[in-house]
Amino acid sequence: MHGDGALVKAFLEGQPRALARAISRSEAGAGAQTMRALYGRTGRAMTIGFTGPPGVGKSTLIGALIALVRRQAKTVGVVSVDPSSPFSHGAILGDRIRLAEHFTDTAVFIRSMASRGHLGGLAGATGDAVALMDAFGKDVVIVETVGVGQSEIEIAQLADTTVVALQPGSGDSVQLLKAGILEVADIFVVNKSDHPMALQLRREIRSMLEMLEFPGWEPPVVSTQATQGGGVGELWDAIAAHRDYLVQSGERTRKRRAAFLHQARQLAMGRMERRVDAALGALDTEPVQEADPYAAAERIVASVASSGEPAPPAESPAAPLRATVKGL
Ligand SMILES: Nc1nc2c(ncn2[C@@H]2O[C@H](COP(=O)(O)OP(=O)(O)OP(=O)(O)O)[C@@H](O)[C@H]2O)c(=O)[nH]1
Ligand SMILES: [Mg+2]
Repeated sequence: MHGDGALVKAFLEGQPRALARAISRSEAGAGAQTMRALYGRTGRAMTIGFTGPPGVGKSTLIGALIALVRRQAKTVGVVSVDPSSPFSHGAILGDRIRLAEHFTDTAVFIRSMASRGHLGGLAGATGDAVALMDAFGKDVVIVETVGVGQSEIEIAQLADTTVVALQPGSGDSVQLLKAGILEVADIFVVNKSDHPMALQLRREIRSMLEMLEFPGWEPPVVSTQATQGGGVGELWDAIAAHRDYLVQSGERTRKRRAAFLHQARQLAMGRMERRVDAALGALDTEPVQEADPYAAAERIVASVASSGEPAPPAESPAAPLRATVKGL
């Protein structure tokens, strides 16, 4: 077993096994030391989040993008996250099959993880994995996560560029309005553009976007046929254009700062939660003393606060509103 020093040394020498091990440490909730040693090296990679419903073709698209990026002699890291459950690895298995052709390429590092069950969810272990791949020197770091509720919002806080992939003929455009994804997507992809409903979905997304006012970047809609590699060049161009926009507008610095605060908040909340749970456990073993749950809560807060631990953090910086509805 590596000590922290040996692990960091191997990491700095560029050994892929050290990268894998550092990520495992974070997954086990024991990544603080390695992150402390390596965090200073982050901030160089282009980070891209891919989200969308199950089966829309995220992994196939990512596979095609990897091939394109590799032709530019750039190195790539991929984190594929299964947010549904730590026990169902169905999605992860699909991802592995889809990305299999890249497994033998040493410039491509692929890692699967389940986000539930880890402290801080997507921002916790996934945030660390992205940071570690960045620190390791990967030029492009891609995160794939199935779009279920909060994960789109989370991924938008983690990555520079958020790509939302949608499926024709599935009612995705309605879902998108409900889930507030319009506000977090930097680029929309209509994949399976060979599907007869593809043009209609494209039109629907466009008309929804027309109802919004974007002060800065306006999300383009790119059509792809991932299995054939169709539109993948256009998708990459859109990602590169967004990256240029971020850098030139100063948004990238602001976004990275917000991501930093978000991750710090998630980590702090995880720690507070554990303390509160411990205090609750202690309360549970005592004969009932509190007259009501409010009194119990006060006592827990007082005991957590007086244990010399830092006070609970203030409200998290809310996800920046990138678009507003026209006329409101
Ligand atoms: N017809 C068609 N099929 C596609 C296209 N892109 C992907 N597929 C197929 O759609 C299926 C799902 O593709 P994946 O890339 O695994 O989708 P995913 O979004 O990563 O799925 P999960 O990770 O399980 O959420 C596969 O059978 C692909 O071959 C496309 O452009 N056209
Ligand atoms: Mg997948």
